[in-house]
Amino acid sequence: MEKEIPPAKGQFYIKNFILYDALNGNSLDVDLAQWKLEIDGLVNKKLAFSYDELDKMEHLKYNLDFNCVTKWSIKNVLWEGPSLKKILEMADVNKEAKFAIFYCLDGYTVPINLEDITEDSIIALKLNGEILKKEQGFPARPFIPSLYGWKSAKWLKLIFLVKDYKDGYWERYGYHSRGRWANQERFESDIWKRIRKTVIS
Ligand SMILES: Nc1nc2c(c(=O)[nH]1)N[C@H]1C(S)=C(S)[C@@H](COP(=O)(O)O)O[C@H]1N2
Ligand SMILES: [Mo]
Repeated sequence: MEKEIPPAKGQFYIKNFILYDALNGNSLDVDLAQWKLEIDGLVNKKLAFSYDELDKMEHLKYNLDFNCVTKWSIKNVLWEGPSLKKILEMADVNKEAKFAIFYCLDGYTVPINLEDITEDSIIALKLNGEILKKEQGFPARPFIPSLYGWKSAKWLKLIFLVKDYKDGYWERYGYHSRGRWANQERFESDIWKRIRKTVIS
C-alpha cells in the first residue's frame, strides 16, 4: 500500500482550493491585449512582459502542496510557469533591494523577502495542467514553494523591488512578514508589529 504523506506541520488536507477574493478580484475581467507583468523599482532594467512572452519562456513544472495559513492544504498541485528568479535576473535587480512587493489588479499587495525567491519560484500561468481560471488569479500569480498561500498574489500586475520592508494587505492585520510554512510563520505578535510600525512606516 502507498504510504500517506502527511501535510506540513499544523495543516490538514482538503480536496479543493477555497477561492479567496479579499478585494473582489473575482469580478475582474482581464484583457490580455492590455495586460503586462511589470518589473520596476530598484532594478537596472525596467521590464514588461506580455502574457505571450511569459508563456513562450521556458516553464518549470512540478508538483507541490499549497498551504494556506488558516491550516488547509491542497495536496500535490501541478504548478507551471516561467522562473521568477530568472525574470528578476533579466531586470538586473540592484544589490540594495531586499524585498519584492507584488501588486495585483484588485489592489491586493504582498511583500516577499528576496531570499525566499529560490530557483523553483515561478510566475504560475497554469495550475493542474490548465491556464488559471478567473477566480484562480488569471492571468498570473507567483508560486513560492517555501511560503504560505497568502504570498501567492492572484491577478498579478507589478513586481516592485524595494530596500525596506512594507506590509501588504494581510501583513497589516498581523500576518507574518516572511511566512515560511516550515517554521509555521503564521502571525506575529501585536508587540512586534507595534515596534516594527514605529521603525518602518
Ligand atoms: N489578489 C489576491 N490574491 C490572493 C488573495 C486575495 O484575496 N486576493 N488571497 C490569498 C490567500 S490568503 C490565499 S490562501 C490564496 C488562495 O488561493 P486560491 O484563491 O486560489 O485558493 O490566494 C492568495 N492570493
Ligand atoms: Mo490564505
